[in-house]
Amino acid sequence: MLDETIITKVIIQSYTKDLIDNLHSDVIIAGAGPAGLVASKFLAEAGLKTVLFERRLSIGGGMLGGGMMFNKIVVQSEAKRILDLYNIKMSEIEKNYYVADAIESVGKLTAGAIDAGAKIFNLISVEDVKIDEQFRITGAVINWTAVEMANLHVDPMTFESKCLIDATGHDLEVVSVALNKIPNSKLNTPTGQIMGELSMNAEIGEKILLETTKEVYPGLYVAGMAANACSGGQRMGPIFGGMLLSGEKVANLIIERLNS
Ligand code: 48H
Repeated sequence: MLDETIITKVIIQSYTKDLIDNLHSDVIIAGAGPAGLVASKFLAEAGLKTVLFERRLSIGGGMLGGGMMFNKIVVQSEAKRILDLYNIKMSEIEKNYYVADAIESVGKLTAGAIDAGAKIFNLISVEDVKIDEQFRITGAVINWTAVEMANLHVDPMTFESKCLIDATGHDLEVVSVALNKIPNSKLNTPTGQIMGELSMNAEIGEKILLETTKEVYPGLYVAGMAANACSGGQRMGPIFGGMLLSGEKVANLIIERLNS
């Protein structure tokens, strides 16, 4: 005999335990697109406690849709080694352009993060940041996506971390809220402000992404499309090598910081 109330109880108990176990971590990542997923694998492999909050039901962000719903992704040779780490199958249809299945890529990037020890919570949005007396960022303020969608007046809750990564893609949500709410805040960008992303140029956009991936405010890092949106980098369309390399770079910056 199966008891539905036991099914309910084990779900509630196990999920609540996961939440409590992750209240304090080394790194919180907002957004489980390719940049956030790759960052979380490298961080967790380095022994850092890593928690990822994803707004949507699905993991993978813009990678799932490939280019215009042709769900294939392209990576250039510089980034091929990252897809190789996950055993993602690729074909070199044109020299230096490797094409992979978007669903396989997202599935394996997700498995890689989880196997490395990162914890992913879906259906939760980062809506604000936690700050200390010096206005340094010390965590994320989160709420159910369903609350956000229904526009309910329900207060959020707070998770603490040593570093926070904005990997929310084009919308750069975490940096935007921090800049709005922290008095006199200035970002580590050429203007000190959010510069916005520029129109398409894959060559420049991919290159500049490795410069724009950085700590933009004490305790707050940007990776992936959010990094170019922060510092005025070009968009690049459905080539994903830069996103993978940006995830790796932000992880290395934080590993260096927290291990020094
Ligand atoms: C929790 C959130 C919140 C929030 C958003 O858009 P993504 O795929 O981001 P990246 O940077 O890993 O990859 C960008 C790539 O997909 C892309 O868009 C490219 C290459 N575009 C080029 C072009 O020319 O258009 O993923 C971001 C994820 C999504 O899953 C969101 O749902 C999630 O972040 N998210 N999660 N709290 N406040 N905001």
